[in-house]
Amino acid sequence: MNDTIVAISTPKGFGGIGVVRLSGPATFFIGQKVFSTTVKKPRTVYTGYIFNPDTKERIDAGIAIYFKSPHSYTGEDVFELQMHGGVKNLEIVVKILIKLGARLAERGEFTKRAFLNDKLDLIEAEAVIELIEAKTEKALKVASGRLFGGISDKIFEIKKRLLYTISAIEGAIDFPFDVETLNAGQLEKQITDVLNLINLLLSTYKTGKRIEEGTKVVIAGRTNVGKSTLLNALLKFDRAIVSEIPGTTRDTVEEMIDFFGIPVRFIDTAGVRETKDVIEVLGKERSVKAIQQGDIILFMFDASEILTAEDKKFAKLTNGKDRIIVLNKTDLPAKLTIKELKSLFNNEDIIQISALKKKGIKVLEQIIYDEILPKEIETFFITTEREKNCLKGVVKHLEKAKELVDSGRDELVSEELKEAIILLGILTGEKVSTEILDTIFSRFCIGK
Ligand SMILES: Nc1nc2c(ncn2[C@@H]2O[C@H](COP(=O)(O)OP(=O)(O)OP(=O)(O)O)[C@@H](O)[C@H]2O)c(=O)[nH]1
Ligand SMILES: [Mg+2]
Repeated sequence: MNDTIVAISTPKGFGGIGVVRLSGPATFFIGQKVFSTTVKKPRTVYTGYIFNPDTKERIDAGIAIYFKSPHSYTGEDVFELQMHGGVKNLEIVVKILIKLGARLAERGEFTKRAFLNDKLDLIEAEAVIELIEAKTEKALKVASGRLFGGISDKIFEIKKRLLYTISAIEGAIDFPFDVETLNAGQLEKQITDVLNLINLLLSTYKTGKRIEEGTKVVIAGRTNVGKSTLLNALLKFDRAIVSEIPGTTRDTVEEMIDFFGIPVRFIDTAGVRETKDVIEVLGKERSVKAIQQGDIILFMFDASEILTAEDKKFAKLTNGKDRIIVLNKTDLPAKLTIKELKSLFNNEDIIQISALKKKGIKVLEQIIYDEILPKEIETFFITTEREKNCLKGVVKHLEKAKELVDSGRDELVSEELKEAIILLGILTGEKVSTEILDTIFSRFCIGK
């Protein structure tokens, strides 16, 4: 990190304020060259002009703040120029700073440097991007929890416990008469306790991912059961065309909304029925794909019609998915009863609604909400596949260690625990390859 980086840290566009940020060893030298007031002290606000040192021409007026290493976001010297929020003025200043020796920052490079300087660990660094991209209140809460160490503290605690266990085992191996040893039962309990903690963390992944990335709720069912009517009722505006003609929806229709604080993408599908119509066949393929990729399926039935072979075909398609059975058109005389549906889907929730009359929608919304965010869930979540895979690896080693306890070969138990610790190190970024780092930080914007 010998070079000094520069970028516009505010979004491109017109606004009250625009910020240009420098970080790296030559930061102060370069920054001061374009600022009219002498910046004497760090962490102090100075007002002045931003000018072109070659022509002495004033470009803008603004504020400069200098953060001296290591007390800055990146841990390096940082110089911030707060100017008017234009496009050209910021661009020109960046150009001048590059001419003076800085180079344009890569995506996420400021945060990457912060990570490399131990200002935050990898989980917290990933939380920065989640916080910036959070679309709803809950998503923001999850990101903040992760940014302020919610997960990292737990990992730290787990590592401490494993290290303690290892030192007990190895002490006993190296100094068999001086160290209080753990018997097999105690050893197994210590490993089981840690395993439980990890499994608890792993169990938050599904929910964490759904809150961070958005949950896909797919409305499925045969033609004319009222899928599009329900989509419109859930969105609270008329998004999809509704008609009494079967086969109205021919493509998937989707819309992301803030669903009581959670980002939810509702997807209406084309009803599947036997048909030779080319477009309908294509629509059908999309419906099947949407169901496969959906997180939650609202599987709809028409109470005013008897069950058909198509309904049953659909049932097969949605088997094994998180699904909610919805019986629609309950305002009409019933031909399909709850009892009949129950015999098909025993033990599953069946919700009775009238999408047309907007009856039962609130109950359905509550059930969808509870399905996404179960009440008994933890407060801190893991959200990325990387975290999930690391933790799964840890579980494997701990399970192996548990198996080995009975064999009495404590040095092998210790090896497995060490492997687990290495994986936890990868998780928090103590040991991580440059490729992984590049993938993570390329998700960021330039200037962050
Ligand atoms: N009585 C009554 N009619 C409804 C209800 N929900 C939908 N309908 C009517 O049923 C017909 C079909 O509704 P849609 O929402 O287009 O049904 P769909 O499942 O999207 O149909 P396709 O797109 O063709 O698969 C329309 O005439 C709606 O007004 C309901 O709860 N009660
Ligand atoms: Mg439709």
